[in-house]
Amino acid sequence: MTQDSTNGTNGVPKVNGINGANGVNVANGTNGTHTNGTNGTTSSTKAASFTKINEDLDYDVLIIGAGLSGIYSMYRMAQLGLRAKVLEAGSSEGGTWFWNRYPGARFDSESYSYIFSFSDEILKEWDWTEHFSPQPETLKYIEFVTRKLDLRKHMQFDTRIRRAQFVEGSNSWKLTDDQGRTYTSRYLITAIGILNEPTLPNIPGVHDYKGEAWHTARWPQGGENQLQGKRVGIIGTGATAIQTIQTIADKVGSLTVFQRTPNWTAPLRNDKISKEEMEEIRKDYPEIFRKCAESYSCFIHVGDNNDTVATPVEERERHWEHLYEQRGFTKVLAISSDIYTNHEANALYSAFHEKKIRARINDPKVADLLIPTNHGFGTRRTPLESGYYEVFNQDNVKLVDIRSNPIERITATGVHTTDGNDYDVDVLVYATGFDAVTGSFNAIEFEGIGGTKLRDVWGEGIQTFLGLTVKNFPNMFMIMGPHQMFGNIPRSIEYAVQWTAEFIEWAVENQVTYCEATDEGVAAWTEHVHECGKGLLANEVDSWMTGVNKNLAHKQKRSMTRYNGPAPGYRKRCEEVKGREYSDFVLKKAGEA
Ligand code: NA7
Repeated sequence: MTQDSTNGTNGVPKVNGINGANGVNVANGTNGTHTNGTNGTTSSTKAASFTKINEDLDYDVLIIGAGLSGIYSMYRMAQLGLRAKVLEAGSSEGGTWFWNRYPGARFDSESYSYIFSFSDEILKEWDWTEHFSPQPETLKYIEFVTRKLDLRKHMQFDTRIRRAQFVEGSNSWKLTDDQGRTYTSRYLITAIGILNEPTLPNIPGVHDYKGEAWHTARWPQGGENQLQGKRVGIIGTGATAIQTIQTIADKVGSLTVFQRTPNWTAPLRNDKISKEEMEEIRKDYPEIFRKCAESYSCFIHVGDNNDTVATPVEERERHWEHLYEQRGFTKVLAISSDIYTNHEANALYSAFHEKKIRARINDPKVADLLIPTNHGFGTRRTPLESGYYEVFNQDNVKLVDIRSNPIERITATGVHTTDGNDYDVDVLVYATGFDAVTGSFNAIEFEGIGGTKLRDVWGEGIQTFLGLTVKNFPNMFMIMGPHQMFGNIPRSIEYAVQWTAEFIEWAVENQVTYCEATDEGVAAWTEHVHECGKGLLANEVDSWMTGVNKNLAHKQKRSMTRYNGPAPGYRKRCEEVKGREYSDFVLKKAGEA
């Protein structure tokens, strides 16, 4: 696919189809079981009368997005016997795993912990073939789930929602797609993910380049094969770039990596899963999901509260060596919690990883460039790698430090840096990330009570109640909205969907047609989110987690995008709201003013 130099709707350059894509991200949740009372039988009469109340509306519930969030939401709405529909911008389901087809895209959490847990049947029937599933297998899994649950009939693809308005007269939502078609419903579930609006770098000349230009999140079909023997340039060294670089370095003629900020990364240690091993994993599912449910950020890896600095050096290093040899996020998550909060502890652990990295790179000057100096280990989202550092020992790979020598412009043939060098390439890969978290929402014009724009509300800093709702936006529930847990994302999604489905079930039972967060609720929750984030070194660092993206045309305040407290604590607070019969909200029944 060639670079498309037409502008998108808001003047954002459009390369390889980028400009307001939708889709969802990976999902999964808490306990591996269905919650009770949501099987469509208990409430079938109530569902019918609820639907009757909504007869002037197209649907009882609309869901934007057909990734894991949208799939599970749709499943739960169908179980309730409601008229629901999923509207999806992509041509098929999958969300994050539909859009991100770049070479080497894969989970860096264990496959069997990063999926739906709610259906024993699915857990029984689906086999994982690798500890860290590659994107094609994950997409197949998602398609399998959709088929198994017979959900495609409830999904409308190639439908990009551009506007979502709350209609005050009827307490309903009206959605408008990019072809001007409208859809109305009582409740709205946003399942639009947190990493779905790819951003191009704000470098002059992005339109001028005449070769192939691909953003990793809009990778063309068969793109990897087209790289054979080619001169390839890649901008960015985040999680996506690391997976791409290590996968394509052997295939391309030459690879030039333009790096502004190096990231800490450590070995993934992926492996195949044999049939026998899969059977063992299957037996272990209850234990896997129990661990996830109890841990701080829903992973199977659990840290400790040891005092890193006070621990004798040999003991400390022996422990870290052990963790380093393990699979996955063990070396990121099964560490002492003070590494995330104490500069001295963090510096010790960063030094341990620095030694590991240096040992793998032949040229010490290249090693200097690949070792982060402006942030400590684990203070940005830590990607995992498989042979990443060794790539920089290859003759066909060049690392260009664009912090000391910035890119001046993209030219017709490649990249021009301020030191006067031209790097001509056949393919230019933008691994430059996303307008994260709020970007998915800003791509749709959300309009609440009195024409309140969500973009304006959050422009002053994100405010939510439970990360699920926003004041002035009644009847709207966000799956993976800001202020939710961004740890094991599938686990968070499964919980958010469960909570939302239980609310909607309750609303059906009680014929509640209006639910709005209060000022007090939002203020208290937002303060709680900020309180939880205090003292975390990650919140001192620029990253998409702290809402920093200098490529955006609009100004964006640095913001606490995620819930930083423990997941069990998050769920406890949400359950308390449920236990109070949702009285934290303004609630109205049909006909009530
Ligand atoms: P990230 O983690 O946001 O990384 C984007 C990379 O692109 C990062 O290295 C950036 O450097 C670089 N970048 C962005 N804009 C520019 C400009 N203008 N010039 C040069 N370099 C630039 O996105 P990913 O897609 O890798 O990962 C996102 C998440 O997806 C990841 O955390 C996983 O959870 C999955 P910077 O660091 O800003 O200097």
